[in-house]
Order: sequence, then structure tokens, then C-alpha cells
Amino acid sequence: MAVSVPEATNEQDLQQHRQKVEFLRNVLSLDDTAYDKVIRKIESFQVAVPSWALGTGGTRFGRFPAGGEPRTLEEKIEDVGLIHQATRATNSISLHIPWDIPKDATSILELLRENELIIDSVNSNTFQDQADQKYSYKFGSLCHTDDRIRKQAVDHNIEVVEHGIRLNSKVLTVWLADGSNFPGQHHFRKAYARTLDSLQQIYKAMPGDWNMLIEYKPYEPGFYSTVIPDWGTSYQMSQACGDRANVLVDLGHHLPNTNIEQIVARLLHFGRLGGFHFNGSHYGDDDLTTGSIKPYQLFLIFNELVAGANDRQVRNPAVAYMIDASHNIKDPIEDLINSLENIRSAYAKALLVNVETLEHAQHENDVVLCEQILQAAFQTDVRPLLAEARLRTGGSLDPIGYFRSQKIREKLIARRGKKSVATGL
Ligand SMILES: [Mn+2]
Repeated sequence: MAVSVPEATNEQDLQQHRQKVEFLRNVLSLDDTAYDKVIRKIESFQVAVPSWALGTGGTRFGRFPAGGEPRTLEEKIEDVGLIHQATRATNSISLHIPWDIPKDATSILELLRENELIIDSVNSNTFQDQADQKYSYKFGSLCHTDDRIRKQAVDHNIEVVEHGIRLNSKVLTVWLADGSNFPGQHHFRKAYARTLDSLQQIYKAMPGDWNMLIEYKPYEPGFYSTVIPDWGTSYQMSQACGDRANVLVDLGHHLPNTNIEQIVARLLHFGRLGGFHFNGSHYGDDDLTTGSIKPYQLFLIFNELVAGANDRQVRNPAVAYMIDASHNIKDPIEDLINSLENIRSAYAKALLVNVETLEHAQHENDVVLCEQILQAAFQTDVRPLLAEARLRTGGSLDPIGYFRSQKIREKLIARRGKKSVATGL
């Protein structure tokens, strides 16, 4: 598959695009150097797409497949390749084991190379029972009271790392469904201690160049407690594991109105922000399109990330950016294109924040000016900058228009069938 879209598909929109860019450059007073710098930063901002987002998601109610959903790991890679071709914004893919166990790692690596993709992270799954599994995770995995079940869950994570090694990944993401549904069910301190001990065993088994990301979530499927409910618990567990364990922030894993941007700033300050799972939510872990519900919050988060990246006093490892979403209405490919666009939009706006003026205003306690500076960046329509970044790297000026005009979903349905269903949530 070609990694760029045919140039002819951009021709129709080109003149208007040039006019919009010219207008925006004048508004922002960007000379050639400043303009190129911003575009190059946008071009290089890449976000991994998860293999489980390529099918329509299920709630615990109905599931309504889009048709032509990928049935195999090869077809999932093909779909991410299509998204990357149009957006040039996702050069990597996150895998879920056992859903995505490669039959032949060499041919998968070849397919990845053809699509200019790499494997970003591998994710373990101890939140479901598999058909061939000896013990059940009904009452937890890494936290379980039974040593044998904990060992089975630890061994699974080590096996996930082994699959990842074969695919040149270097990141293990651990999200646990471990928790309790009723008061009294868990001995909180002992459940915590058992979980940490399990994580330490997994950490010790990872190769020296691997990183572990520890995700937190305040509720669900445990509706009374979860063993890792918040960033503080993830942070402590990361510290107790070692330098290569860090906290993963999933935007949907917070209670309503949590100040996520402040959490991001704290973790950057401590040098423990390891990764991001992007999604959008209104109530809880809704897995909606990133930026569809709270675009200002997304911008404020990126404002912290950009400020942290530009601050020499911040010593944080490279952050792994991933989408973690899968819902049941939109075409999954269009949804991911939407998410990637919204993520880059928030990033581009954060790049426009006048950091020096903001810090001066903060120092002077000029509250109104502080907010004006942020709003000036947030309210700028940066879409021409995103389009320019795509154009320069071989992508489409209008990725969703491209997806529709090329009848990509129709072609996928013709090849894979109307009723094909992707593995996933
Ligand atoms: Mn997540």
C-alpha cells in the first residue's frame, strides 16, 4: 500500500488551503522560520492507534458492527496504515494480548514496515477469562488472594512482553480490573501489597530496555473500589518498581471534573509521566472521540505537556501517546481520524501559547491576563496548520473526505464481509 495519498486527491482543495494558511500566518505574525518550526512540530507529533479501536465497541448492551471490520492482526495493521496514509499522524499501533498474538512475527514486521508503522506498546489482559485459562480472574488477577492465580496473571504479563520483544516493542501497559464491588470484600492494604508484589515480579522479568506503564482507574468494573484508583497509587507503585515504571494517564479514568491538567503537571514535576490514553468522556470511561466533549480541557493538558517539554528543569522520560477508545456509533476509522485531528489541534494551540508573557502575568498575579493568553491560543483556528503538516508529509488535506470519496469502507466490506467483527471491547 502507498504510504502517501495520490497528489491529485488534494488538488481541488489546494487553492483554498493556501489562502487559509496565508490568512492565519498574518493573524499570528509568523515569519518563515517560526511558521516552519510550528509545522515541523505538528508533523512529528504522532499518536499510536490501538488495535481494539478498529472495530465498533460494545457497551454491555448492543454492538452494531460497521461492516468490513478487521478480522486479523494483519487486517488491523492494514486499517492503521490507511489512517496513517491519510493523516500522517499515527506511525504506531498498540496491541492487546491475547487478541493480537502474531502467528508469524517476521511477516508482521514486514507488513508494519510497508505501512511505515511500528508497535508502540503491548497491553496485557487479565480482565477477562480466556477459553484455555486454568484459573478465573473473577475475583482479581495481580491482587488475588490465591497465589496460583496471581502467578498465572504474572506469567501472562511476562508472556505479553515476550510477544512484544518479537515485534520490537519496548513498552508494557498494565491496566487492572482488580477491585471490589462491596464494602468489606477487600482487605485494602493486603490487596495493594499483593498487587505491588506482582508488578515487581513482572518488572524484574522485563528486559533492561523495557518500560512499564501503570494505568489507574477510579471505578469499573469494581464499583466500590479499585486497587489502583488514582495517580498517587500508580505513582507509588512506579517508584516501588523502579526507574522504568511510570504512570499512564487515561483521560476517561477520572471522576467528573477532576483537574487532569494539574495531575499531568505534577507527574511531569516528579518525572513519572510515562504515557497517555486519549479519549473523550462526559460521565465516566465513555470512550468517545478525543476532544469531542471537553476540547478546552484537552488544550489545557497539552499546555502543561508543551510547557514541561520546554522546561529544562523537568526531567521526564519520553511520553508514549496512545488513543484508547472504542465506541458503538461512528465508523471506527473516521472516529480515529477525528481523534487524531482533535489531539493535534490541542497540541498546535498549546504551541501558540506565549509562555514568557504567561509566566510574567502569573508572577504579577494578573489573573485576567493569564486567562486571556490561554484563550487567545485556544480560540485560534489552527486547522490550516494541521492541514499543511499533512500536506507536507504526503497526507490528505481532508482525511475524512478522502476516506469517503475513495469509498474505503465499501471496499473493506466487499473484501471482509458485512458481518465481520473485530476482537476488542
Ligand atoms: Mn486506557
